[in-house]
Amino acid sequence: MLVLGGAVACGQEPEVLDADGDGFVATDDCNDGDDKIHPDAEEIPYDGLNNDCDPKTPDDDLDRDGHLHLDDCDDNDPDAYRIVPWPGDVDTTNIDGFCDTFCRRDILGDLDLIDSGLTAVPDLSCVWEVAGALTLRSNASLTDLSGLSGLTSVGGNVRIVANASLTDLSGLTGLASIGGELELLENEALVDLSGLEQLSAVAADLNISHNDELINLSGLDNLSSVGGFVNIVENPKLEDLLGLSGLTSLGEDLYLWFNARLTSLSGLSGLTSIDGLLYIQQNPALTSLDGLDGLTSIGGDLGILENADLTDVTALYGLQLVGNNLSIVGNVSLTDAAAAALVAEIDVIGGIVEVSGNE
Ligand SMILES: [Ca+2]
Ligand SMILES: [Ca+2]
Ligand SMILES: [Ca+2]
Ligand SMILES: [Ca+2]
Repeated sequence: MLVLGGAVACGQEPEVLDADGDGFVATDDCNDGDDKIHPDAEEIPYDGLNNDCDPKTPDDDLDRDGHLHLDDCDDNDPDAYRIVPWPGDVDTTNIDGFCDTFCRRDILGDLDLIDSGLTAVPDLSCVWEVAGALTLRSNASLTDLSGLSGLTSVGGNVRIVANASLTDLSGLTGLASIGGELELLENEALVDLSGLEQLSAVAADLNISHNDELINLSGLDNLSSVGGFVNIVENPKLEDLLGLSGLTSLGEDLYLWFNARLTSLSGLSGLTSIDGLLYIQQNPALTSLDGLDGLTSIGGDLGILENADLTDVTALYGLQLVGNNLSIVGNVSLTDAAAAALVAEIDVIGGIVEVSGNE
């Protein structure tokens, strides 16, 4: 109702004014000197004004945790208002409630969950970076890593060892870089590596060994560089290496050893050079080396040893350099002639050649 002002006659009720002309008389308008402020206006956060004249829609501290937005990293979350790193280590003694009141709380030391009875990693969603090492070891009931879903980088080693119930790594979905080595050892129930899809670089070694149920390496598809060695040893159900298809650069050695069901190396097709040595040993289901077709140089030894069903090594015909010794020994299905043919294809061999004990 618009009530225009006028002179108030003696004995009459005074007319109620709408001085700013916004349609609300002074008694209904919390600010009758500003036509942008009235009960039909929309509340604009953080402009210092009570735009809609409604105390229930505050201008600041929207989550009402007592912290104004300039002092609140998330003014829509009443349980979080600050960003401060934790200077020490975190383990089972101080992990509970670690993220309470924090938007972000990086760990400047190590994060260790060792010999715990936990089934799930407690909420660590405020942890984006662990500057030290991350160790998850001997947690027999651990199945759920989603408490680590905020984690993007670990400065040191990541060791996930002997967690008997862990089937995948799906809580580590944000992890993009590891400054040390990645060890996945003796996790009896681990089926694949899904969860590591963001991981692009491991600065030191990658060791995936003694995981009884591991079928493939899917999850590592985005991994392009490993600074140290790659060790894939004694994973009895591992069938292929397709998860390593993005791997182009390898700083040291590649060991493929005692993987009973490994039938294909086609996951290594991106690899053109190995700075260290290459050992392909005692993988009884491997029939060919297809997948290594792009490999042109090996800095150290090349050992193709005791792979019982191996008949075809022609995938390595593109190899120009073996920096040290070359051994093709004890592959009982491979003819010495086929082995010799490979040796003849390699331009430079820096060490001793041994071809023996094949078919
Ligand atoms: Ca007004
Ligand atoms: Ca406002
Ligand atoms: Ca607040
Ligand atoms: Ca808040």
